[in-house]
Amino acid sequence: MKKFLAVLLISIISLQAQDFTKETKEQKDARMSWWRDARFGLFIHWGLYAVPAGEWKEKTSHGEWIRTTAQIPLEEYDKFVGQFNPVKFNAAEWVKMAKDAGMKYIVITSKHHDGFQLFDSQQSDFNIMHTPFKRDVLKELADACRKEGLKMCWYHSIMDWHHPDYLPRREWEKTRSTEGADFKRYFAYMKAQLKELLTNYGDISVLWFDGEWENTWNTDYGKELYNYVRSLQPNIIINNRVGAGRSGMEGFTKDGEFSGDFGTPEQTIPSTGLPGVDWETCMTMNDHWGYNKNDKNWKSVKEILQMLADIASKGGNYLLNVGPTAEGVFPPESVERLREIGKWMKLNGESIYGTTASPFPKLEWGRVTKKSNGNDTRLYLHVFNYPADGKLILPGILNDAEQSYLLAEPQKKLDVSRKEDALIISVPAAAPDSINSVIVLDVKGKEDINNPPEIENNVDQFLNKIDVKIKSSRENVQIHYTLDGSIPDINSPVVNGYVQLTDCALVSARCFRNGVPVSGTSQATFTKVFPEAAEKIETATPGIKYFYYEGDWDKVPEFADLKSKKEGTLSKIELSPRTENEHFGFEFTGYVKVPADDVYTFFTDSDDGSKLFIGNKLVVDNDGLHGLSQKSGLIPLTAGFHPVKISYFNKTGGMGLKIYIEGGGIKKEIIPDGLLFYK
Ligand code: H79
Repeated sequence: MKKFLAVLLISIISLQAQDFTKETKEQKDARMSWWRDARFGLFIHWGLYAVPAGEWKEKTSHGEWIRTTAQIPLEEYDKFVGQFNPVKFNAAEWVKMAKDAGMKYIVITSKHHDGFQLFDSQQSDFNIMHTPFKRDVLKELADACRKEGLKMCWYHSIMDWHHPDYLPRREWEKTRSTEGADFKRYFAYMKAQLKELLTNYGDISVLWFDGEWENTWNTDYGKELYNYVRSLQPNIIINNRVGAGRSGMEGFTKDGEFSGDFGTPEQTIPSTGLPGVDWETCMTMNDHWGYNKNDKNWKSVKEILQMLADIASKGGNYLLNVGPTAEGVFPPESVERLREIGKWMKLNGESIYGTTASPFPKLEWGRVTKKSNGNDTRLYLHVFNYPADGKLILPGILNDAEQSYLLAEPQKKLDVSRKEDALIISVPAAAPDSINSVIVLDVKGKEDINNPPEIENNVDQFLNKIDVKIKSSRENVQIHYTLDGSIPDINSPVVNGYVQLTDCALVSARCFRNGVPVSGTSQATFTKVFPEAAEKIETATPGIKYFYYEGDWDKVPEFADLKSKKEGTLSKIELSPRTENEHFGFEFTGYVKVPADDVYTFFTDSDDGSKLFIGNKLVVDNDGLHGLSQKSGLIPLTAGFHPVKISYFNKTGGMGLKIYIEGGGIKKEIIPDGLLFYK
């Protein structure tokens, strides 16, 4: 009995402390399944900012950021609470418009950066129940979504310009005191509201955090919040902005950092998908998220639909935004676009939902999405530029075609012929759809595109030997290679996973099947290099020296010629000794102790510029005025101590500096404290 109780106790404790970031691939696949199939969702930005509708004094270009962009004092912004009365709001109508457009989920702002909550919360009075409207619109929307089979999701801002405990204040808010403010208490407030949002509204499908980039937020908070949200709704999906590692508006979390469940490119579509990474592009229909009555710069239906196909062809989701008015209706331009999108989706939705990324390199005439069809493969050819001669050419495919037809007219089969490695589809003379005519092409077996083998190594230098990893995702192919730059033929040696080099070589690899080449040739050069010898050092102290400077620069200055304001030592590379947030610089000097002879990669993330030297060699040049961006460089080193110098400056705006190392058995990570020394 005692033992039973002990086991029970342990399982209760471990249940409470469950780490949801650790799950198997199967578990994650199951949780992400509906989302990967959905491909298209509606974003709604709605709150008090709909009242001024983008106008404040003489400026008309504000949006949901108006409290900050127009520098409206808190007491004045609070007056919108008394004016928010969206009497035309009808949850069923909103949900129906999304559903008719072919969208499968709705993400709405439960709270944006202004701190106003669109729901009935016991944690604060700054919410919709204290407006003349007094209706919990999130409740009405959640019920309407459930009725129509759409997924209800919340956008929730971490940054909060209203709560007294949130820090930092806006720079211009000189009169709003920070006395007594306690960020930990703000964190507890946020959790209490999330508990309301995740217990009072039924199943919630996505939590979409934002406003995570201020220096009060960090990865530890992010992980705790992630686990807290999943402990309340284990199947929920959470975006990467819960953590602190997003790299700018491209929206992906940097390698090796905690990244939530999916990446969030904002107002941009990545140039290619990332295998194995889930992502969703969010985008406005005009140039604002929140309602702006003067913004008439609407994207066309054609632009939106072609973007949807582009995103699906890269394996991503599209979250398209509407900013409703203060009366509670969608702007008419949005209504019209949703309706037109819906017409296309009704005929062609099958080419979007449940598809995966295109296996082809870039195609002249449009995009491709794919579905596995039992043992066979269905390709959806999204034709943006319709062929004038009625011949649509799909290059580089070796499968036999089974059938082809226009998705909008399945009964009319199209003729398919082969010319060498291309399939040629005879299509009707006139484009059936001026935006995107979708052609179905069913082929036998798994798709077999003549893509050349992939040479996987990131590092193209080596000391004594290197294993060059070469592979192909195609079935039933043999890879032959050469090391002298010649094109491999059937007599060239065969790759078995990798090729080991002990000298410089130009590696060429090509796929063969039954003795016949079935791909082009991929090539990469690998160079044998000689390592920099480590310094012999008798004694060294863990940590790094810093020199702090102030000044106005556009690139890293020659710090040696300047007088530092402050100097000292730190246990790790950080900007904490600064006394200014702008117009300052640092030089860090010491030694990095590397564990083995190898070629090392150093990466710097900096905002603004930085340079990293090992000995006298400039290894990473990340100089200039810019937002947080990453650069890297290689250097061969023997095991032991090497002098390191990092120079960094920040002019204005955001700041940041992180240094990563990879090599010698170390996977890419921020240089651990234990590898830095000074004397
Ligand atoms: O809710 C909408 C916008 O109000 C919000 N996100 C969408 C979905 C948004 N907040 N800020 N921005 C958009 C632009 C801000 C960009 C920056 Fe940064 C913040 C530049 C520097 C800090 C984040 C971190 C992007 C780059 C680094």
